[in-house]
Amino acid sequence: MGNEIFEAMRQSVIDGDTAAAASLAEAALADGVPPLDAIEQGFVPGLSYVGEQFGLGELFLPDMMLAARAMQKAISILEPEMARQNTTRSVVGRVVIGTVKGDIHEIGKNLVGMMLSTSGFEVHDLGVDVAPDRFVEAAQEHSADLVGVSALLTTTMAGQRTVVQAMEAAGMRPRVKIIVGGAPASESWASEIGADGYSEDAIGAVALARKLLGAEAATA
Ligand code: B1M
Repeated sequence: MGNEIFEAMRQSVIDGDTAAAASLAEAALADGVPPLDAIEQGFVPGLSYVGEQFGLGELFLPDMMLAARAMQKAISILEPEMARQNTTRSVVGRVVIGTVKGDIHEIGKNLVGMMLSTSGFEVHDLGVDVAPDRFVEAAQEHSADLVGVSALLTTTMAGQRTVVQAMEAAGMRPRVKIIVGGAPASESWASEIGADGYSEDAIGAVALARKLLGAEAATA
């Protein structure tokens, strides 16, 4: 059953079939499939395939847009259950997260924000195409312990460095930690730009955030 439903989820995203993605997400919840497994083992592989085919010139921008829309619909159905399963009560830390200026990819960033939130972090999501100053202002406004910066394009990843520099210029470093993620980022990129860490996925981002905040974590 597990593999069949994951395969159907993958196909629904490849087909850009929002209705099928929605009913598969609902079926997964009804069958007790953990929502994160549905996302990571079912829907994400579909999006990865579409991205690969786009890179090869076999699929086109509208295909990526439809696939993303189907994925987002599925996530919107699975998200409340992820939040419900969370039993954490106290605030582990305050996080400001966003996608860099010039970049509108949001699905991975949303997943990271969602996982942090369901793991007890107070998350302020600035959305996409976020200017460096906006990260700084929001970090000040919300007394953030950690800033998360996502970038999906090789042409926009330099924006992660700009955010680190803006936080430094505002005198908020090293108190406020910075983590980066997204397909073009890496551990070595994080250290090159002076960020505190990199994670390749949402679960890793939670572990990294917890590790970085440690005893410095804010309390509710
Ligand atoms: Co775009 N796109 N896209 N796209 N898109 C990629 C990234 C690409 C790799 C596709 C390809 O060519 N194979 C390619 C980038 C190539 C490059 O730079 N080397 C690309 C391109 C070229 C473009 C455009 C330039 C296309 C064009 O217009 N000609 C354009 C740029 C627009 C812009 O931003 N200015 C564009 C547009 C779009 C859509 C709007 C159609 C859509 C985004 C819709 C949306 O987000 N609302 C889209 C999509 C869907 C993709 C792919 C297919 C999927 C991205 C995604 O959501 N993945 C992508 C190909 C791919 O990645 N395989 C592609 C699923 C998501 C769960 O994974 O985002 O990697 P991901 O997030 C992961 C980790 O990376 C990590 O955790 C997440 C969860 O596990 N992570 C973090 C992410 N952020 C993190 C932050 C952290 C920690 C971990 O801490 C803060």
